[in-house]
Amino acid sequence: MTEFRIATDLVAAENDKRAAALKSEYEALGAALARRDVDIEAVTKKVSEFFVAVPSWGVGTGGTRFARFPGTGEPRGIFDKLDDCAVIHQLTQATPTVSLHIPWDKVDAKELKAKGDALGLGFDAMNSNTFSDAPGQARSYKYGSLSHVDAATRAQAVEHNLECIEIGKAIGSKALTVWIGDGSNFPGQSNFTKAFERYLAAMAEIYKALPDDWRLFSEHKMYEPAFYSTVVQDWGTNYLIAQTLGPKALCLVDLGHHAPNTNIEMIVARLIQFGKLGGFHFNDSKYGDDDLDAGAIEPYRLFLVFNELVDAEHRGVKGFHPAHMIDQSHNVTDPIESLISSANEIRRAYAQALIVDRKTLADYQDANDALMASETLKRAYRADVEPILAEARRRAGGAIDPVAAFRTSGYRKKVASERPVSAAGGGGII
Ligand code: LRH
Ligand code: MN
Ligand code: MN
Repeated sequence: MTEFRIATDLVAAENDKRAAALKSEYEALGAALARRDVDIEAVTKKVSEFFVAVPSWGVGTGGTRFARFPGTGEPRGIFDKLDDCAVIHQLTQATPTVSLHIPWDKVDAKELKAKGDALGLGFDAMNSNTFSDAPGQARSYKYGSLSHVDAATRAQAVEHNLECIEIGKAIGSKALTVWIGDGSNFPGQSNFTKAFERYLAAMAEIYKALPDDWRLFSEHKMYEPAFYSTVVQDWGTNYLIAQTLGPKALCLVDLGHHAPNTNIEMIVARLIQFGKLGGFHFNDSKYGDDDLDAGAIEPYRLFLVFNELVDAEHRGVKGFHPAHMIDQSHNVTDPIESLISSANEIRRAYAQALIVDRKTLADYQDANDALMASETLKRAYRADVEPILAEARRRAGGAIDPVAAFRTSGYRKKVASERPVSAAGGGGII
């Protein structure tokens, strides 16, 4: 029996207030979509089956390089974090898994599994951390990790990744995400070729230790913390990594890890075409790796990414099952509310992409009708699919309006009385 952190009666009472309005809005949308030959029930079913993982590190208040302003009732450790993740899933019914970061979330794996089971949560990809030094660690990652010039430092970084796989095996994860901060701040500081050779050799050792039913995701990022060069800087390098390592190695696309104006949806299409799209870290950004809430800045771009995913689904691309994960940092909002809203935005983009008239779009493309091709996408994007999202949540036992239900529940106030205020202070949060 799943332990619920928010009383189910409260969710039901909140839904009762909104059920009649939702019913009529859902029917009206159903009728409008039927006129376009779209079956609302089919879309609602697909949306209900679409899930995205919450990052354990996202439920605490984030920070910048300059400061961190803690919120109230912040999780004290991974068990509190899992409680918060369970609230997000209870209300959205869209986030049944959590992605852990080691060593931040390192505790006894059996206890992790038991806590996850009690809350009805599973575990998505494990994330290793060789971009900062853990207390007591023998060698520093100040000058790199998997690509470090020193073999013993590289070996330590490999060993850490193997430990992440072991923890992941014990809790039912099936993937490891590797993001490294390795790079350089000055021209000449690092030999690009040698650094990448060392990285590939280290990753090959990790790949060798990967169970058969696991996937290894490498995550590229253009810059930061290194500001002149980065070892895994873009999707081209990432593709080379995945291609060199083997079939279980795939590319992870964090939406915030590209230069402004990069055509990310096109990168997604390319990786799909060549069988190397592993998954996503969803978030939004204006300038760099801003880690803002999904859909907060460029919802149309999120839709265009999903348009590629649905196109692949529609074409029946073999073995296509990218991992959907969120990677955000919440500095000015309640992290639970931001993650609830982000999960909904991601589902919204999916629902809108599902109602694109693909046959008509293909015809316009073949006829070189640029205007009408664009209009065909826009028509789907402009549809207000909120009733579909709300109905999917309601049917699964979630909340019609999950942020409102969260606020009414008083959850944050309750945990604030149990959890001491955490330290404010300088930055250092990536
Ligand atoms: C790096 C990154 C990566 C880390 C996370 C905390 O910027 O996106 O995914 O694991 O942030
Ligand atoms: Mn990321
Ligand atoms: Mn990032």
